Amino acid sequence: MPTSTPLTADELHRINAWWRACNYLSVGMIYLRDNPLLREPLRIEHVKHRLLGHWGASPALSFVWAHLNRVIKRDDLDVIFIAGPGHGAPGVLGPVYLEGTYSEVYPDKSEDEEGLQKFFKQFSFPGHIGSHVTPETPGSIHEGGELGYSLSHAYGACLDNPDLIVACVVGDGEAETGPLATAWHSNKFINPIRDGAVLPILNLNGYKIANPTILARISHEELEALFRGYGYTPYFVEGDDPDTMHQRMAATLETAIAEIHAVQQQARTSGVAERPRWPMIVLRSPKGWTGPKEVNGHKTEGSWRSHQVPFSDVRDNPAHLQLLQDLVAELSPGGTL
Ligand SMILES: Cc1ncc(C[n+]2csc(CCOP(=O)(O)OP(=O)(O)O)c2C)c(N)n1
Ligand SMILES: [Mg+2]
Repeated sequence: MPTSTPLTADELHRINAWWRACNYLSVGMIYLRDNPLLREPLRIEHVKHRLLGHWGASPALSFVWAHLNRVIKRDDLDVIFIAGPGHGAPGVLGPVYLEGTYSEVYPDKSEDEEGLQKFFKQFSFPGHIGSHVTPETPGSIHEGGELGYSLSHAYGACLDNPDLIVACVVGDGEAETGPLATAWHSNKFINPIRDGAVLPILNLNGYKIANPTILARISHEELEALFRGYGYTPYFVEGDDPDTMHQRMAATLETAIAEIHAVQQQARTSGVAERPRWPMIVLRSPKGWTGPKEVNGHKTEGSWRSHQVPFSDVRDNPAHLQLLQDLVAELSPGGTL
């Protein structure tokens, strides 16, 4: 039976450091063209001329990725990741780079200062990679530009693939599109003997660009009833304190994966494929988590202002250059560089 605090103090420290390093990489991709390890204080020539990308979605994507990696490595699971809010490509590219896969596929983006500089600079840069999850992203089968199809792709990927678990992060804005709103029902087509499983992870960060989302504004009871009605058991991971959230996510993932395995084992040993109730996770976390709390006196972390680039004018405004300097220093895994 999974415990409510499955991470030891050391595991908690390491998973949080890994996640913060991912968030550092996200900020680097969006802002930096040089000085990727902040060997010297930031100057304007280190900052990109055009700031593009989506910070808001990125930390939650990396958070899920970090937790999946823990159980994949520990239990030798076959898991693929689909990013519904694929506009948050930094949240996928960061972990892919940090775990070494990116450098394996693109050796010039090596795991050293020179490779990191290229990795940052190429992001959303003419002639290089897009700011959304594109087909060039290692491990991705889902293009992140047009919202709405992540869950259908996830269910398609697990058909006739009995050992596969497809972890699919769904944005709360994306969930308002017609294709996504109907795709929850794809669980009715899954045969627990022949097919693999999908683990939907709904990221309730409250906003779609500048607007509030419906699923984040209805009551807990209504949301839970909605997903039960769709045939899921929803597990809630809610909050903003990283240590608490890491423990909750680790415990919930263990529960969800154990349930998937139990359903499959029961069906596969009995030979009877009844339609089970599949687990899903509702991750209610701040938009732009770990980013600047306020910019120019306006709430930014946990707000729609985090959606894209949380503050711009960095090359022209010394106060914003300082904000960037503080942010990267704060996010660096050791706290200082
Ligand atoms: C079909 C479609 N409509 C509109 C957009 C424009 N768009 C880009 S990001 C975004 C908001 C997405 O919100 P959400 O899914 O909650 O992701 P978040 O950034 O909050 O993580 C929208 C509407 C799009 N990419 N695709
Ligand atoms: Mg959202």
